Amino acid sequence: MITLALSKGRIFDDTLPLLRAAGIEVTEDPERSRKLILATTRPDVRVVLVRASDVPTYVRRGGADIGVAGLDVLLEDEAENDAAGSLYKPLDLQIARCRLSVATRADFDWAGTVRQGARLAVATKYTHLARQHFAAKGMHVDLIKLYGSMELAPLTGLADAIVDLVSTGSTLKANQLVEVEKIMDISSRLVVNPASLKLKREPLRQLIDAFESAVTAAVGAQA
Ligand code: PRT
Ligand code: MG
Repeated sequence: MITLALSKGRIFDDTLPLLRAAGIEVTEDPERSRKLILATTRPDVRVVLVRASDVPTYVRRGGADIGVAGLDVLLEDEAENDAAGSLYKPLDLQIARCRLSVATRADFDWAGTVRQGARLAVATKYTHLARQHFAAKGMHVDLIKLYGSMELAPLTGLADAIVDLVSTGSTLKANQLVEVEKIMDISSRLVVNPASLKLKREPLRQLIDAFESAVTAAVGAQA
C-alpha cells in the first residue's frame, strides 16, 4: 500500500489533475465526507488528509510514504526540527504557487526604518524563515508568532510588519497593506520518505515518474 498525504483545499485540488494524469482517481470528495482516509481507483494507493503543516511530519515519520507540501511549510519545518535532508524532495509540482513576502501598512515608512536600522516588530507564522531573512539583511526584529490572520497585526498595532504568503495580493489590498519585500517564490513539492523509497521502490518510482510527466505536460500547456 502507498499512502499519500495531502491537505484539503488548494493542494488537494491542484494535485487531483496530476494524480488523474498518473491514472489515479480519488473516489471520494473530501468536501462532502468526513473521512480522513480516501480510497482511489488504484487498490494499492490511498490518500490521507492532514493539516498542510503536518504533511512533513507524516512523511518524515512514515505515517505516509509520500506527500505534497508548500516550500514554505517544508523550509519552516526543516528549520524548526533541524530536519534538513530527512525527506527526499524529488519534484517541484509547480502548483499552489505564491510568494513569501514582507508587508506593512501603506502609511508605514519601510525604507526609512530599514535605512535607520530601527528595531521592528514582525508578526508571522513563519518565525524561522523570517528570522533567517532579517538576519541575512542585518536587521534587528522582534518576532511575534501567530497562527492565523497575520494581516490584522499591523492594523491593530501588534506589529510593524508581517511575513506572509501572497498570491493575488487582494487580501493585502483589502486591508490597506502593501508588499515591501519579496522573500522567495513558493510552490508545492513532492516529498518522499527515504525508507519507503527503498522498501517500495518500484511503485513509488512509477508514481514519481508519472507525476513528473504530468507536471511537464501541465507546464507545457501553460506556455
Ligand atoms: O489552513 P491551515 O491552517 O490548515 O493551513 P494552511 O493555511 O497552511 O493551508 P492552505 O491549504 O491554506 O495552504 C497550503 C499551501 O498553499 C501553503 O503552504 C502555500 O504553500 C500554498 N499557498 C498558495 C497559499 C496561498 N497560495 C495563499 N494565498 N497559502 C495561503 N495563502 C493565503 C495567505 O496566507 C493569505 O492569507 O491566502 C491569503 C493571500 O491570498 P491573496 O490571493 O489574497 O494574495
Ligand atoms: Mg489556510
